[in-house]
Amino acid sequence: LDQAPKVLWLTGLSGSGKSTLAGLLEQKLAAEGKHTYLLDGDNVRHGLCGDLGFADKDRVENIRRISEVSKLFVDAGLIVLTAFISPFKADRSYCRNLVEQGEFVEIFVDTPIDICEQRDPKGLYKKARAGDIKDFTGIDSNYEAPEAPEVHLEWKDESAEETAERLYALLVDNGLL
Ligand code: GGZ
Repeated sequence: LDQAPKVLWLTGLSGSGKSTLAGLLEQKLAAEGKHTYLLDGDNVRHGLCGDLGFADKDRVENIRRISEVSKLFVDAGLIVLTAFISPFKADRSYCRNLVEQGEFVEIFVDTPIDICEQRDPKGLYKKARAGDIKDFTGIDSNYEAPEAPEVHLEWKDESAEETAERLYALLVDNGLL
């Protein structure tokens, strides 16, 4: 199999578009014959992490488990894409330090919170503002933005497809794939 195993770690706010971008990126990689696996809330928070909520300690444990699974998949030779808020620097570093140097690619999906809040696909910001959900990232739970991510992807007006193209080009041009 002619591919370098990696963890492409997307981090950003709820509604920033991490899962959408990761899905589009995965399609591009698959089209090149690369073997990938996408971890996101849909396949992790119901099963492996079904016992966890959104208190800080639960998020720490969520990211620890995802990091360990990512490492196993990297050992199996896959390109792993992860799409979790992963709000804390220390937890992202935990995964970075689990895998070999160069295998962890941190991608900061930097969509301003007002745009995330306008998108609000699941109505969660609305509920958080109303106080019906507590510990919501960006409202009453902290997001520690990456200081030196491999990729800092600012996203405002472009479509998801355009942004995924831009991300793919940044990865290729910077030798990150
Ligand atoms: C943040 C929450 C919360 C709270 C439910 N805070 O936009 P979504 O719906 O699809 O993505 C969010 C997802 C966040 O789960 P993660 O596993 O990525 O979080 S972390 O990395 O911090 O462990 C959101 C939904 O779950 N959600 N309640 N209070 N997001």
